[in-house]
Amino acid sequence: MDTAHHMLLFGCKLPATNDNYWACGNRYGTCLDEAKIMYAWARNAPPTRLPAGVGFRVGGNSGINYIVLQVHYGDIHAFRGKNNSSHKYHFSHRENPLIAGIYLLMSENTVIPPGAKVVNGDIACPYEEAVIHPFAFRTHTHQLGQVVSGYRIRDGQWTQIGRQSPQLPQAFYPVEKPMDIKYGDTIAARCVFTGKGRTTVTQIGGTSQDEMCNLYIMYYMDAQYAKPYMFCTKDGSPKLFKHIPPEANIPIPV
Ligand code: IYT
Ligand code: CU
Ligand code: CU
Repeated sequence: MDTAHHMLLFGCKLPATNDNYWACGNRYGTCLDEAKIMYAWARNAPPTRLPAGVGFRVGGNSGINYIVLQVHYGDIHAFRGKNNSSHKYHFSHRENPLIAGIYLLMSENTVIPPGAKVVNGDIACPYEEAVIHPFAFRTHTHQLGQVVSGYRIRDGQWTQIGRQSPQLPQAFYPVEKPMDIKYGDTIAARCVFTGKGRTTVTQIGGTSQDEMCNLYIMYYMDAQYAKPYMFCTKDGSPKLFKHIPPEANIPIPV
């Protein structure tokens, strides 16, 4: 962790360049097409293991023909020409009975006024696909995020998928109780921000002075109904979020 601060793994149809490695951020992006996140590691976080029989679908007509590893270095002193930041992959030619996927909830409109004590970024979507089994989750905000929580809403009941401080290492953490999400449920997430210490308004954007509100849910599902990437960017209604469990606004000590 003294060298690599965090690593993100993406799947692409085509990478941003044909070079073996390149600097991310300025000139090139990650993929020529849409980058699909597959994994994240951060600062000494324990690894996420795919449950038995679960695999990400790659190659063939999966839409993922390249995998790109993005390493964000904290301090490059240690490697002096030798760089061991890496991941190991296990490839199989046999089709797994279960495929892994990522459901990404993200807010596009959260605005944090300067000095605001508490600002919630709420996102929710009806779930209208085949049943998924969440087993890991990752939260992502920049500096102003206090806590991010995700829920399944079924028959008015809110069940926690995951809750974490985005100020802790932004890795995938295990979903504590086994659960499923099925057609007719709603998936919801809240990011809690503070505008304290800011003298100007903060909006969603790419720089570290901007903010993001993301919850990534890693799931497995029957390969037969494979839907490996899903998104939700809809603002949650105040009427729905009136019923969010109070824990969603309790900060997590870091
Ligand atoms: C505006 C925003 O929230 N961007 C996030 C989520 C995001 C990820 C991917 C948006 C799109 C994507 O294709 I993959 I469009 C974001 O950029 N998050 C960063 C990484 O780029 C993954 C993060 O660390 O979660
Ligand atoms: Cu980068
Ligand atoms: Cu971000």
